[in-house]
Amino acid sequence: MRRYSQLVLAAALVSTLFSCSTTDSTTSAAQQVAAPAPVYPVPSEAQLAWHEMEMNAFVHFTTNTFTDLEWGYGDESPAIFNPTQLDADQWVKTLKEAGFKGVILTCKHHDGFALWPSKYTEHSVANSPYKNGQGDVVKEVSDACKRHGLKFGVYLSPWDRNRADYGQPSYIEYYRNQLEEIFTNYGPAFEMWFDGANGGDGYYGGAREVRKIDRATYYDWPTTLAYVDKLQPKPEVLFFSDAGPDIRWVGNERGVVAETNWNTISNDTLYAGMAGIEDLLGTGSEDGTKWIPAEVDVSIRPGWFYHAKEDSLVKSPEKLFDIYMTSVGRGSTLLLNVPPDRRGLIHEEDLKALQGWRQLLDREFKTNLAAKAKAKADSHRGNAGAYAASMVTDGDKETYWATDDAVTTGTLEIDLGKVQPVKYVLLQEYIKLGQRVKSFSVDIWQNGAWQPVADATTIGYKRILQLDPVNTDKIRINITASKASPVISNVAVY
Ligand code: FUL
Repeated sequence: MRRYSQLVLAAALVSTLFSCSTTDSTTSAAQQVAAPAPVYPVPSEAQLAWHEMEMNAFVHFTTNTFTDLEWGYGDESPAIFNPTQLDADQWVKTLKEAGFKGVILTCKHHDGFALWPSKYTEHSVANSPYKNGQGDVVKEVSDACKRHGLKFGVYLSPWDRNRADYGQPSYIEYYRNQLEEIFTNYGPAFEMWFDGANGGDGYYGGAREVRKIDRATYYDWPTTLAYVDKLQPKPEVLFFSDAGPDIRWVGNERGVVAETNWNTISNDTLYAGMAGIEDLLGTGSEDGTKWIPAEVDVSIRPGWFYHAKEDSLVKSPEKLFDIYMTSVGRGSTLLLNVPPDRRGLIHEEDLKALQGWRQLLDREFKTNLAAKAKAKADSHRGNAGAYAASMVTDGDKETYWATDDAVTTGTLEIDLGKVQPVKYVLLQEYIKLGQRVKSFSVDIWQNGAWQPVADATTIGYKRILQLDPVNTDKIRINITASKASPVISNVAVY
């Protein structure tokens, strides 16, 4: 993974000099004030772009959709895969309208059925009635993503319950061959999802037995990832697994990352499928040696695949809003699964829920009351205008408020101009320079005094605090502990 810290630092210096000469009226000495040094580790350019996507959709679709299973055994006949109205444009348009920026498709789930006509297996769409064996769902979805401007991502289950040689070295070659087919024919992919579930019973070419693999060594991930890295044209693909190396699992499937959420973790001894690390994955570690942010994967339905009996159990817009707050609102990226039905369409109930959710998000975050608002801080870096409090309300994500190196606490005061109802406070760190803030609190001005309304820990890419609705004209943010000088690029109030 290439890191861009030097470039970032140089860019920060250039932008500092530029903004000083145009916006700072204090002293010319301010022009000499250097940007804070990064607190390592910092995100790669591809990870930064991924943070900014905020919400992606997962699409689980395969023979399970037709057998009503969650984990196909691998012995299902391809003849059952027969969506009669499959419309990838309907999927992608629906997902785009809901606000998702990328789509990750289960190109192959644990049953081993390939949604594209893989030349390495008979267990694929090529032997199904779908389009008389001429169909290619991976192509349809990746093309639809291109048409609608969403990024395309790949889920390819390492565990394959159909494959006779699962557990042997030759299967790893098979798995890499399939990756090559996908990345050569349907790329580029922004994210590659390696599922931790693996090993156990299956059809395995007729053996019908239990197979255990050594989760730490069998897949030889470093070689596989290096192989994909060669296939993938720029921009680079990010690898998701329980343990990274680029994106980590959040440790649960409930749609919740821990309130204290560090993008950093040390993964030297971690591997995909490792048991007992769920809590650690949810929080990351303050002193982690790698930037490996958590992704919150959760399904809009109880199951990952479509089942008619779950039509009445689709999550409500309100529940989806809660999930947004416990994922994006805690600095993670949300990966929400929306599984198409047997027709090959996103079902009416899911559509309704997504539309209601979008309306709720648009309503709750309609007007940023802090946009261009007056802001002041108890101190700012080198007394230079380029790091002044006003940088958090200027709407420019490349500018930020920062303090001197020796100052690791501080207060920011935002003047809303008039008393108005306030429900949410949103903060963003300038994570190009690393994640820093360990704790902060929020006060509001009421009856001539500051009243405490919230206490929280990490910020990271984004933190949204929901307050008991209050009326106020001033908000104060107190950074109470930080690994180094706090660097805050945005404060919004709704
Ligand atoms: C799990 C799988 O076993 C589920 O079927 C689903 O694909 C989920 C996203 O990951 O490990």
